[in-house]
Amino acid sequence: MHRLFGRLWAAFLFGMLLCIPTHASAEDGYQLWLRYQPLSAAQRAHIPDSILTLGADTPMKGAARAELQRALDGLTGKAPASIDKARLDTIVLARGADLPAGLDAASAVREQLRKLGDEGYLVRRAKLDGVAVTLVAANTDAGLLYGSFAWLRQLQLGTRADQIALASSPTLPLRVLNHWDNLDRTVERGYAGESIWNWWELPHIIDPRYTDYARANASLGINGTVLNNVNSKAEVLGAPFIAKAAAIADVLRPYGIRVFLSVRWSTPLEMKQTKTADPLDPEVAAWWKNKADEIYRTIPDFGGFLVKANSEGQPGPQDYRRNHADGANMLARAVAPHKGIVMWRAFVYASPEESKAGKEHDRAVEGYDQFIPLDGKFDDNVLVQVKNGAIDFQPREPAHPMFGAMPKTPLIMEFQITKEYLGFATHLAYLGPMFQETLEFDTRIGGRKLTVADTIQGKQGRVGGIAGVANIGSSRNWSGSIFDQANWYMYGRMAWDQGLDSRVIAREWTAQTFSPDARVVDPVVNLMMRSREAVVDYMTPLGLNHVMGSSHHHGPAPWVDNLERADWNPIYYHRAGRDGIGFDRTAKGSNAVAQYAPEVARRFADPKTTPPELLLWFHRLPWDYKMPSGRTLWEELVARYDHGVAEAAAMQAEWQRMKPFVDAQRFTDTAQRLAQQHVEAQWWRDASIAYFQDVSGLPLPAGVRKPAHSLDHYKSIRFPYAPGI
Ligand code: GCW
Repeated sequence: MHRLFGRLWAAFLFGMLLCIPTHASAEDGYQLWLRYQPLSAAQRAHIPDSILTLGADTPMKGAARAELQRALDGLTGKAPASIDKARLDTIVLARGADLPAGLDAASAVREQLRKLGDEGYLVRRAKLDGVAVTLVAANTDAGLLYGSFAWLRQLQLGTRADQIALASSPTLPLRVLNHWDNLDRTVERGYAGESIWNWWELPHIIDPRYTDYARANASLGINGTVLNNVNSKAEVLGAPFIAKAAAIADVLRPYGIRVFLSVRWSTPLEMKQTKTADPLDPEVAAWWKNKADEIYRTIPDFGGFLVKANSEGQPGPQDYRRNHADGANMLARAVAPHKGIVMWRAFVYASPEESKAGKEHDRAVEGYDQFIPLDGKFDDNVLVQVKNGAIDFQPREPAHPMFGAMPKTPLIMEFQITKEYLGFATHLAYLGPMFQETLEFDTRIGGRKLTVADTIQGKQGRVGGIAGVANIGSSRNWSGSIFDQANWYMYGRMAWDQGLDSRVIAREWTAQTFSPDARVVDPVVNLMMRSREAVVDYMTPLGLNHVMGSSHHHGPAPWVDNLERADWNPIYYHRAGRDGIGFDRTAKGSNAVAQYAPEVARRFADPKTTPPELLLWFHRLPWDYKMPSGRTLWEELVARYDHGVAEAAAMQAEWQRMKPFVDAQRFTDTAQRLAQQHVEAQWWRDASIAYFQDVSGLPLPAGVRKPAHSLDHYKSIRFPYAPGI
C-alpha cells in the first residue's frame, strides 16, 4: 500500500515535470542564444551520446568538446561521453590531416575542405568503421570549433540531427568587436552596465563570465576583440595593464579570439619616455617597437593596435604636421615582425580652429578628403577602419563614400552595435536591415556593380575586415535588453557572411532565444524587421540626422545651436528655416555627392531621383516641395513622425500577444521597454513637430494632433545623469 502510494506519487511528480512548459523556468537572458533547452522526443533521434576528437588534443578542441557536452546535456538531459573509438551516432571532430582510415567519405571530405580555408567547416553524416556518425571536419581547430557551434545552432533551430549537412567558411578574415570600455569600467556609449572587464581585479581574479563571453562570440565566429575604448589612455600600455590584457587573452585563446588594444597616440610622450610623439622621430619609432616586443612577450598572438588619431580631441600625427599614413606606418612597423596589424580609424573631421573660424564646411566630406589622397601610402599591415556612414552612426545614412574609393588600401567596416543614436537599450531596434542596407549599397565604382560588402574583402593579398562597437556589459543579460542581444548575434553572423539576410538571422536568433515555434518566430521576426524603420521615422525621417540631445544623444533636440563647434549643433545638420529644410550636398552646396561614383552621384544630385529616405541628407528643399506621395514635404515629414509613433504602438501590442509563449521575466522586461519606447517615440514626434512648426511658421496639416506640450517645455528637459557619456 505504502509502496504503491510512493509509486503513484513519483508518477505524478514525473507527469508534472513533463507538463511544465519550458518557458516557465526563470530566464534572465544570461544564456543568450546558447540556451540548449530540452528537445522534443522526436527531435532526439540520432543525437550523439558520445564524442570522439581525433588527432592531438588541444585547448581549442577541448573548448569544442566542452560546448558539445554542455549543449547536449541541456538538449537531451545527458552529456555525451568522450570516447576513443566511434560507435553508432558518435559526433566525430577531425581536422583534414587527422581523417581516419575507416571513414567512408574521406576523399570527398578532403576535396571539400580544400575550398573551406583556415576557418571553414564541414558537417555531414558519414560512416566510420561501418557505423553512422556525425562528422565535423575542418582544416584547423578553429574550424572544428565553429563547425561544432554551427551544428548546435541547427539542433536548436529544430533540425533533426541526422539531417544536418553544412559547409561554410567566413568571407572576411578579421571579424572584430570594439569595446569602448574605459579603465574605470565605465563604457562610452554603453547601456548594459559596467565593462565586463574587471580591470581592477585582473589579472589575478578571472571572472568566469570571460569564458561565457568567449563562447558566445565563438558561436558566431568573431575572432578578435579590442578590449578598450578608442578614446584611449597612456596607462593602457603600462606593464600592469598589459598583464591584465594577457590574462584575458589566455581565456579567449581557446575560443579563437585574439585581443587587440586601442592606443593613444601620445603615449610615449605622456609616459615621459620620449621628447615628442612625432612619428618620424627615430626615438618615437624605437619606443613603439620596444613596446610591441614587450606586449608580444606576454601575448604571443596579440592582434595589434586600433587607433583614433586627430579626431575629437585625440592627439595624432597631424599635431606634428605628419599625415595619417606617417602615423599608421610607424606603428605598423612596430608590430609587423610579430604579424600584428594596425587598424587606423577614418572617423575624422575638420579641426576646431577651422570650425570656429566659421569656414563653411561639410563634416560629411572630411574622412574622404583626408584619406583618399593617401591611398597606396599605407604599409601592408595597415587597415583603414571606416564607419558605415560619413557622419556618425545615425539611424540612417547613405554608405560612406570612402568604400571602394581606396583601391590600394584594405578597409574595415565599422558598425555600431550599441545603440547610441537609436534609443540606447530602451528602444527595440533590430539593426539587421540597417547593416544589410549598407553592405548591399552599390558603390558603382568603376561603372559596375560593386557593393560595400565587396569593398571590404581585402585586396592584393591583403586582408579586409569588419568591426562592431560592442553593446556588451556586465548587466545580467549582457546587452541591457534581451532584444539588444539580437544585434550582437546579427553582427557576428553578418561578420561571418555578409550575404546573410537580416530576416534569416532574426529567425535564427528568435528560435534560439525564445522558441523555434512558428507562433513565436513569425510575429517576433516581423516585429524586429519593422523596428529600425520605426525608429528612423520617429527620430530622423526623410534623411534628417544628428538632431539628438547634446553629448548624451538621448531624445530630441533639433533646436540646439550653441555648441562649441558648428558641426556639433543639430541646426547645422537640418538647416531648417522659414524657406525650407535639409543640407544641400549637391554642387550648389557642399558638393559631397561628388565623392560618390558618377552614377551614384547623379542619382543623389537630383531630389527627384534621391530616395525619400535620404532626401534631406542631400537636399535643402522648400516646405511645399511635392513628394512622390503627393504630399508636401511638410505634410510628409509630419506623416512620417506619426507613422513612427504608430509603429511603436503596434510593436508594443504585438509583443503582448507573445505572453503565453515567453517566460515571465523576459516577457515583462521587454514589455516595459516597449511601453517606454512608445512614450519616447511620442516625445520625439511632439518635440520635433513643435520645433519645425515654430521655424517654418506652418500650421499643422489637417487632422494632425497637436504636440502635447509647448516647444519651451521640450527645450527645458535635461538629462544630467544619462548613461554612456
Ligand atoms: O559617435 C561618436 C561618439 C563618441 C565616439 C566617437 C568615435 C568613442 O559620440 O562617443 O567616441 O563617435 O567613434 O570615436
